[in-house]
Amino acid sequence: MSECIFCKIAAGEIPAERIYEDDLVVGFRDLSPQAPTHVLLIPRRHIATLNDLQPQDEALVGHLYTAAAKVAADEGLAERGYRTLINCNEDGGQTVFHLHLHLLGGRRMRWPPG
Ligand code: DGP
Repeated sequence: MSECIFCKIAAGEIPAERIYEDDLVVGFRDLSPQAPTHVLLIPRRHIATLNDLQPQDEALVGHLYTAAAKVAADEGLAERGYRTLINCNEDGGQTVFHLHLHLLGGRRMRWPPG
């Protein structure tokens, strides 16, 4: 997707503070952090929303989560804990339409989320 900002970050065409990458996934710090650590993990391949996932994407989604757990460990969050979430469409609060997993940590999370 040529106009997708997260595709451009994945391709290295616009800057981001990248802290994780492999063949399938890129992780970078959120521009507008909502916690002391706020990282976004994205598939390199453009998938707009959770609704667009196909059965063949199941391994990719699992990989996003194992990447998030690695990043959480690297950031020193594993023992105290952290939150992961994916927003979907308007009511879910999604603003960038390239699937991304938020990893938030470094403070106590509230429940229910707003
Ligand atoms: P969501 O609301 O779930 O679609 O989250 C989108 C997140 O993406 C939001 O927390 C802010 C972040 N974001 C938007 N544009 C950029 C950008 O250009 N660079 C970085 N690093 N983060 C961005």
